[in-house]
Amino acid sequence: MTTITLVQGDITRQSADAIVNAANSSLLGGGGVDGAIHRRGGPAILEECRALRASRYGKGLPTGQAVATTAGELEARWVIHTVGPVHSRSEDRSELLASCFRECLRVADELGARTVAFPAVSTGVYRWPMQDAARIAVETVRSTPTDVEEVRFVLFDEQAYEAFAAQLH
Ligand code: AR6
Repeated sequence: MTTITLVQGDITRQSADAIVNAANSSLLGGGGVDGAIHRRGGPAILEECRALRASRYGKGLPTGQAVATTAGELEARWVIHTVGPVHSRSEDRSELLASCFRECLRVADELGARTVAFPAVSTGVYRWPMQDAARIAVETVRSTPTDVEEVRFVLFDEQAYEAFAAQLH
């Protein structure tokens, strides 16, 4: 059984086996969670991301997929980088957002991670409406078989926290 927990705060301050980064395909950093993780985690994470670009992901990490690096100076063993979809009004990209959560859990299982902290992927720069993102995140974690014991959603503000809390009732 996977327990879902909620925390309001900064994901870079979490101690968990793995923390998830809301990255972009380049894997070379950006703003939001991505910027915060690279700033606090130090250069080791970016070096590993560069190596992944040079080896497996020459064209970038596709949307909906996930890949792990070590976590540099963060209080976690691994960072799992995933690329959420940009929200679109003309096209339903929910399946790609669900895929981010499934793929992160698959990578976590490969690593042997038992606690995984997720941000609200796609709800910042990628503009996904928070309530819908919360529904997809919670439904996907609940329906994905995994050995992960705790999935912790780390929500930056109260509105995000409330949106996720509403899904757990
Ligand atoms: N801890 C927890 N949540 C955070 C933090 C933090 N330190 N910082 C922001 N959030 P975003 P996306 C929340 O934009 O929408 C980057 O430039 C934020 O309030 O980080 O998937 C990447 O390089 C929002 O609710 O990710 C990509 O180019 C949520 O985390 C692009 O942004 C996600 O916001 C990815 O966009």
